[in-house]
Amino acid sequence: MTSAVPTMTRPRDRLLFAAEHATGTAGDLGAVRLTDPGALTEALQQRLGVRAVVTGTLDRRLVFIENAGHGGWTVADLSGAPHETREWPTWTEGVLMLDRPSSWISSARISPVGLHRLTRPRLLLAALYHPEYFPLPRFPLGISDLARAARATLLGHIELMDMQLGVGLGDIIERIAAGWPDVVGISATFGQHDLMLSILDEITAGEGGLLVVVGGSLTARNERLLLDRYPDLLVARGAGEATIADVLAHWHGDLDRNQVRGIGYRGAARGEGTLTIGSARRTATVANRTRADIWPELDLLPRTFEYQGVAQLETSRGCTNFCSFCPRGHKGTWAGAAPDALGWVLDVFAEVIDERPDISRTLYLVDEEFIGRDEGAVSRALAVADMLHSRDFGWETSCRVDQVVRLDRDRKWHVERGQMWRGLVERGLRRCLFGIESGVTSILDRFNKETTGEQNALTVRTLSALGVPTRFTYITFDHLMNAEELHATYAFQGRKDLILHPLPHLSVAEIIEGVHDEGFVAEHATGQPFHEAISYMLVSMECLIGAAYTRAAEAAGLTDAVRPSMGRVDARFADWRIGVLSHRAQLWVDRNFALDYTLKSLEKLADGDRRRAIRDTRVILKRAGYDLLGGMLALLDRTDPDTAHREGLDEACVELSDTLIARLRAPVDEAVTDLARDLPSTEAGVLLAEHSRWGSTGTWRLINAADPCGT
Ligand code: B12
Ligand code: SF4
Repeated sequence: MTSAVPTMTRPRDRLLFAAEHATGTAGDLGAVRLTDPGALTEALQQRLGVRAVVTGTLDRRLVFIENAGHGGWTVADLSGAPHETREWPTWTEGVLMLDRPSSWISSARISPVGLHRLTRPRLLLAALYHPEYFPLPRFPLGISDLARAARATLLGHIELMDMQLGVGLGDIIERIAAGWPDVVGISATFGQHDLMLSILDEITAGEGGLLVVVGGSLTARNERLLLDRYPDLLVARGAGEATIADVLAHWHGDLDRNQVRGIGYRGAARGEGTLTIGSARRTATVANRTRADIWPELDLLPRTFEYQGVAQLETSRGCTNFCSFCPRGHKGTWAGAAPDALGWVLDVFAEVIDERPDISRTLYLVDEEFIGRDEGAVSRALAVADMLHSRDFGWETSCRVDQVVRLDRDRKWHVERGQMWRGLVERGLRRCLFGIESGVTSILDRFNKETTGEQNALTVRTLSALGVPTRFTYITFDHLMNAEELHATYAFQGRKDLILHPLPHLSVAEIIEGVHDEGFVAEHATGQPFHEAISYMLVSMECLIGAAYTRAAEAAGLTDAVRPSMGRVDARFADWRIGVLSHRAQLWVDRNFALDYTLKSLEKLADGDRRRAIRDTRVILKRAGYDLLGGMLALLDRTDPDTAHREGLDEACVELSDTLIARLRAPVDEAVTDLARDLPSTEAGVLLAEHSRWGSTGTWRLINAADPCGT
């Protein structure tokens, strides 16, 4: 190509220019989305009548269009950056020859090997989902991040299927059975083990030859179990970006299986007739801090909105702590992305959201710990917030209590933090979730939270007075707790001196001093009990596979069966009476879960008065949960721990639950009817359907208990 290239600012214009360059016509490509390489490839091939390949990541999409009439290709980098500024994978050497690397568009020669590598393997990335557990979808970050890492290698063609977005298990199985993919990547999170087994059983019953890799937070818990059942499987043990890139290289024979990063697998069987399967092996995972690129491809973002889903993104990976109940092997140690790197991804999110004025302009930053711990943590957090705010996004996230109050830090530190929190709210922070988990120091020590009850109380006061909208999670029952601790828990949850009125007229310094002063607190407390700010009331500890807490429960002789579907181990309670209360509380939670989760999801989509009304409806459920806890504790106190008559306590708790749920019906019916009148019709439909299901349920049943694996 020798003629001058006109200056263009939009990727779409560059695409049209490249099409014209290759074939002499741009066709009517105008409406095709650049976020969806599969659709774009198809459109180019159909409308231009030549072969086309779309690869590379969204911010540097690379389009190959075969030239009409003669054998060459046109290669365009839709970002407008010159080809020579790309880090070309080594496999492209000698098989992909560009005539003009100094430009974003060039004619090129591609060898048959090069073309094979650009188009194969065909990788299908599938995300599983049980609609009955989580009614409203979220943008599937896991597989979208993997797609970006895979496309960055320029190897193969990647497509995504997500069961949240109108795809059934049968559709995924059919696609695989039809022979489309060469490699299948399946992502599973909690509750989806049965779906994972269904797909893997189908695949193993098929002809074979398919390379299958699985990953996700649940899969990482079940690594051993999966390898025992499917010896040819590769199981991703952590963040999957490096893994998936290596899997593509492995498919081409560039890497051996034991060179694929971050997997568990079975080694080759040794000897003949002695070992039928090899032993389980592992390769090292990649540390979060060595991987700055944690951004997604956005193929499925428009579809997420079509299905009333919400937008999610991570700006950091991992956590600064090691709580005993949270297995850390999978998500790793905290590392944050540089704020500047967020710009392009937010721009594309904004572009897609701009097309949907009907949905809330909110991004959920699903970071485990948003602030992090490096020297520049405060300025980084504010810079990320600036990026979000400059694109007019509201946003929510989560972080630890010790980002607000630390008993080992001085006044200066707290003033800086207070200013940061106000600054984040000014920059669009709509809500931040804090995993407070308990208000009782002996329990917090057991959880290795590295926080105390006093610190938590001060944090709740500080955040409310600063006007930071919060959500708190709280583990009410744990297997190793005693009755005294449960009483202290109940008392903490009922405290009315924690939630203060927002005090915008006071300086940060006045607030951080005031929260220590009971007179100040009495003057500014809302009188609202703390439990109304707890996200989900009556939650019990889950003994997740691989967690330190699970090992402690095991050492106390309390663990039973493994539940792969939830990645957890069943456990009894050291005080059996607390076990009864926990069980009855779980049945209460599960009976109300789908309705509460629907309300929570609708809250995410709403703003202003509507959002408040949804929240008030959830508070009705929370209050009833607290009443149940208080009533059950009174029953526990009347039960001798040494009694042989265990059923007595259980029966009394059932009776109490029945009474309280009957009492709940009228206020919930009224609130939901009022809400539905004000909601858009689809959302009202979802809510009314869930409400009617809730109202017609007459039994107490656990949701995720059924385990088809039977282990
Ligand atoms: C959204 C979310 C949920 C949603 C799930 C709904 C949904 N449709 O996803 C809800 C709110 C329902 C939920 C529930 C729970 N969650 Co949750 N959840 C999250 C959250 C905030 C975001 C998930 C996400 O999108 N992550 C971002 C993506 C990029 O990460 P990822 O999915 O892990 O994917 C990466 C890797 O796993 C891997 N990977 C994933 N799939 C695949 C596939 C292949 C082929 C490969 C190679 C790799 C791979 O590569 C990806 C990119 O690096 C995470 C926190 C987090 N940041 O991960 C917690 C998190 C996953 N949840 C967690 C927990 C404990 C739970 C609960 C069990 C809590 C509880 N005790 O009740 C419940 C389960 C309840 C139930 N009944 O099932 C923990 C898991 C703990 C751990 N370390 O393993 C996390 C990490 C949060 C935490 N620190 O506590 N959760
Ligand atoms: S603070 Fe949260 S993410 Fe971090 S280790 Fe504890 S539970 Fe896990």
